[in-house]
Amino acid sequence: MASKKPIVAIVMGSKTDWKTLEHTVITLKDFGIESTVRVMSAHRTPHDATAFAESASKNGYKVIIGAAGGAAHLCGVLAGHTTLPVIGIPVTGWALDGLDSLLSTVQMPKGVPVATVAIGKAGAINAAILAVQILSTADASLRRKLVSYKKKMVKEVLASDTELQKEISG
Ligand code: RP5
Repeated sequence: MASKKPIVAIVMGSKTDWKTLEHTVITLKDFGIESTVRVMSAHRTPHDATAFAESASKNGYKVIIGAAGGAAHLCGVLAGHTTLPVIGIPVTGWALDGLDSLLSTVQMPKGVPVATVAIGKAGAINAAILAVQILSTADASLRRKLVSYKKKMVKEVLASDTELQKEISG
């Protein structure tokens, strides 16, 4: 069977962001969603980043996930060149430990939103979940998978509480 064309694009500012972004890819795969993963920089390869965003919808993508660190302009540039939803992950690793990336990604001017998630690994996972939630509005099977995902989280919390109670009383 021919594999389906990815509908989620993940664009990171540098390959050094991959250790964070692999959590996004893994989480999407858990929901059966393949993604395109690219390195493109708002500063080092601005024309490529612009061209990618401009043609993303035509190329069948439904959601773009961007990630960058430091002066993190990538998600804003992508969002400026597409009408697709753009989710932004602020990456850590710089002098300000992600606060720089967070503010650069989240503080978009009106009219050009970037749905900014948490800094680092939690954000990388949440970007995937948010992408699934967006896609699930038109896909009942994804909605069912999200319900199972939430139920699994509940079970995990209950199990960890039981474990803690045993440790405390034990
Ligand atoms: C950003 O600069 C990238 O997204 C990366 O987080 C950061 C550092 O890039 P490298 O100098 O490690 O390539 O554009």
